[in-house]
Amino acid sequence: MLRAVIWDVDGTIAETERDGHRVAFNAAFEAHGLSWRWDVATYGDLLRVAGGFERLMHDMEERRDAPAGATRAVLGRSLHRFKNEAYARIVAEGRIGLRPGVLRLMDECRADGVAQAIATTTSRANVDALFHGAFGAGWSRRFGAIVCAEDAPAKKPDPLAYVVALDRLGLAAVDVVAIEDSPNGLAAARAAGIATVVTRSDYFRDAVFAEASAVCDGLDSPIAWHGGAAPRVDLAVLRSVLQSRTARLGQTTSNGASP
Ligand code: XBP
Ligand code: MG
Repeated sequence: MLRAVIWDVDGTIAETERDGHRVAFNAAFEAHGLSWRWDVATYGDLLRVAGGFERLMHDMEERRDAPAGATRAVLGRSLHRFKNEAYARIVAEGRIGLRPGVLRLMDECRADGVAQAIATTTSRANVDALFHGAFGAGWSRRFGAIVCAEDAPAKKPDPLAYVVALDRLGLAAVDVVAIEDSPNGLAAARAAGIATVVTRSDYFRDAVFAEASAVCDGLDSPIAWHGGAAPRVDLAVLRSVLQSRTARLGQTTSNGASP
C-alpha cells in the first residue's frame, strides 16, 4: 500500500542544474580569478559525479592549472561555498520554477494522506533556498522527512539518503515510491529497495533507466508501466506502479496482505 512518496530535488522537482548550479559554479570560478568555465555539455558529463563539491574535485583532477593536495581542497571548499551563495541568489530571483505537475502531485498526496519526503544529495541550505520561493516559508511542513547532504554524506548512487528517509518516515521500502530524474538517483533508490518512477530531466533525456518501474518525460506527460498506461502521473498511477511491482516480486505489503 502506498504510504509515502520520496522526492529527489535537483532535476526532479526543478531543473536546477543547467541554469542554476552550473551558472553559479561559473560565477564562483570568475570571482576566484579562474578562467575555468563549464559549458552546458561539459556540465552534463560532470553530472556523472553526484555532489557539487565532489564534482568540482573530480574536474580539478583533470586540470593541469589546478592546485594540488591540501590547497586544492581549500580552493574546492571556497568555490563550493561561493557557488551555493550564488545559487541561492539565482533561485531567490525566481529564475528556477518547479517542473510541471510537481505541485499538482504533491497536493494530491497531501489531500489523500500520503506522506512525502525529500532525499537529495544537495545541502539543506540549497533546498531551503529553492523551496522557500516555491512553497513559502512553511515549506518544511509538507514533508515527513527531509534528508539532505548533511544527513547522508555518502552521495547517490549510494542508497544512504533513501535508507535514512525510510527510517525517519518509519516505513518499509515496499510501501514507498521514489521519484527521480538521473541514473545515480535511480540506482540509489533501487539499492534501497524502492520502486522508482523516473521523470527525465533535461540532462538525462537519452539515459537508460532499465531498473525503473516506469519512465516519463515529466509528470504531466504520458507514462506506461507493467500492466498500465496513463496520460500523466497522478496518485492512482503511483499506486498502480507500486501494486504491479509488488505483485511481480511476490512481496507482501507491510500489513501482511497481498497487494
Ligand atoms: C543533485 C546533485 C547536487 C547538485 C549540486 O542531486 O548531484 O550535487 O548538482 O548541489 P539530487 P551541491 O538530484 O540527488 O538532488 O553543490 O549542494 O552538491
Ligand atoms: Mg536529481
